[in-house]
Amino acid sequence: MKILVTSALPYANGEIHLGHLAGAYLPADIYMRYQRLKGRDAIYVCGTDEHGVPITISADKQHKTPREIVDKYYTSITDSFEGFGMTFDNFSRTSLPCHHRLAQDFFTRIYEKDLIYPRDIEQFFCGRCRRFLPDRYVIGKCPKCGSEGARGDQCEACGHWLEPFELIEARCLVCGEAPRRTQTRHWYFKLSAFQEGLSSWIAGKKGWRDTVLTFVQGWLREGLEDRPITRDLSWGVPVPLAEANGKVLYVWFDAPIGYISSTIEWAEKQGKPDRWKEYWCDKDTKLVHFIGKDNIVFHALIWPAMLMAYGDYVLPSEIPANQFLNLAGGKFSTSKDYAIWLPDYLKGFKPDSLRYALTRNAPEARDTDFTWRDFQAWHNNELADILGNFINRTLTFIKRYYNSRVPEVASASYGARDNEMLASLRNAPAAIGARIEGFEFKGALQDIMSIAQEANRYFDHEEPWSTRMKDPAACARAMNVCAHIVAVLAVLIEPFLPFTAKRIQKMIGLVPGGWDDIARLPRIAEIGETSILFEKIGDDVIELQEGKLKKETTDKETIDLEYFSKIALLTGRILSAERIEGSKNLMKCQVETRDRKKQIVAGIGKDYTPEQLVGKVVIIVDNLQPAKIRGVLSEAMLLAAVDERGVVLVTADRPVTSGTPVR
Ligand code: B3M
Ligand code: ZN
Repeated sequence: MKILVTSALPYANGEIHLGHLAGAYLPADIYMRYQRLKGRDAIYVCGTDEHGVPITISADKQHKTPREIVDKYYTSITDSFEGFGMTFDNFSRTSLPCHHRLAQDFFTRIYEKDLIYPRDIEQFFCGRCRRFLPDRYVIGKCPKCGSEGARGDQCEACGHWLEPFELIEARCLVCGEAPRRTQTRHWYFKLSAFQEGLSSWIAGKKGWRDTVLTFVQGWLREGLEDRPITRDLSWGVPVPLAEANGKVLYVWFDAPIGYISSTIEWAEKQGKPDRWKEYWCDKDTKLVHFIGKDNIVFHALIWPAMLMAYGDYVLPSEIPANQFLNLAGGKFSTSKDYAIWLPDYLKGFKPDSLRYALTRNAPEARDTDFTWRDFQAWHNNELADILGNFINRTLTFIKRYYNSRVPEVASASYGARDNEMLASLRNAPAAIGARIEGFEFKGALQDIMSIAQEANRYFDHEEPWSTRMKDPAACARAMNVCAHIVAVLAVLIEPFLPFTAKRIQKMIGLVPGGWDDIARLPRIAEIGETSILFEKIGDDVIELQEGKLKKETTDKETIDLEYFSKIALLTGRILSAERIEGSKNLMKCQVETRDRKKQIVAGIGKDYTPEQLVGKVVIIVDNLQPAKIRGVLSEAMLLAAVDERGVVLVTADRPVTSGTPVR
């Protein structure tokens, strides 16, 4: 059986963030690394999605051409994926000629089968920009929840899918003008013709995730409608019809075809240009699409219908769509710059720590939340204290007391506890493998960590540090078992923590023979050079990252003047300042406001020394409810701006008496 794995093609209009990784990329990479260790005939293709309104809007915003935008992000996306350890067999781009040709071929063949037809419709036209507006170029109020800034395809605030005409007070995104409804012609894909075909196909997918099935069945119940697949844009795959001059294919029509064109490119690079057919044209190929939940309808309904319409190719076998990863209680948002970007992450931390955190907290069944505190805790308390600790204590013990040679032991001499430990190692590859094949990555990782935890208990129980003198045979036996555990862990973690796996394998001189091979407990003879696997991550590093997270200020509700006037803002002069013991960042300041003095505790100690603060005239919130911070009373608050460089106090522009009201 051949396995063909894909991850959603990321738009080449921004960097990859943690939400993307958790949704469509990391699970696919784990799955693929596992399949390779199993020795299966599996390939993994992806590429950047370089068309559509997301690209042209980014280009408009950054005053660049779409070409410049996609070139820039293609490069940075491939770089950061590499740094994260993604192992695509091919990573393509939808702007390549080979993809354009294939997408046009899809259109033409489906058109010739009468499953694509023209329809004259009304569409918004912006008089000032002199152009038809694709859905995302129209914004307005959401008809469902009333939020401002809903797009013509979807309201991000409530998630409601909509048509541009449904927007209240619709405006052109570019110039703000109210567009007018104008006649134009577009081409529709006859999705309605696949109602039955898709229903019976889906009926055979009993093992799929509930979240995916529920979603798809909802659409089928409502009845499928034909969908327009052309757009008025100058960037994209041109519609291959003379009368459609100036129109391009809708990006969601061409993008999934990118899975095929990426495979074709892969085959060409191998010098075996027909090899892609072995995957796409073989009924037994297992085609697995890794995606986030916002892409379900396209992958589980529209794309399979396109494949049915075209003929020749396999349909998806599995679509393990994930729910969303949120960020400290809010939604990741590229447009609001509320995210942790992969290239930024990689500047400060190792990829495996993130691969661990994102898998441990994978949004497999429901949305989950990423916080820097969890990230720190999992790295320190689990990777370092459980996994790293076991490996470190075992290897150093063998180095120190056995001259780096793993003690040999006759299998008859193992005791009950040893055999129990060894049996759990022999069972692990099959049990954990089954979990991975069932897309339970979180559970698989948990199982591996349980082995490491059990291993530490075993080590403690055997007390090699005392048997070394009292009962050398028992000590040798224990260290022999521990060495087996290290070897097995070094392979089991490879799909999840590939960089760490390689480091351990190198330390113990292990060349893994494959996933199933570890059930036979590979022997390791000698320990080479060792080093600490996971250095602890300190509070200061985490606080810095937390400070970088842009708060979602734009989402705050509007307040009126009366409400604002309840806040007593005053100028105040800092009389003295001192650091609060035990905190790197907190300062206790005495601030003079006209005739009174107030004590304020502020988190400004990383950016200011007490000397720099004394004499400054700052703005304070005078009537904030007093509170104790680290046991120290704080009677008001200082205003400061916070950005990625740190904290900067808001001060008065010329000398002004303390206690002057600020409005
Ligand atoms: N680029 C949408 C997204 O990033 C889209 C996926 C295409 S997969 C064929 O959510
Ligand atoms: Zn306009």
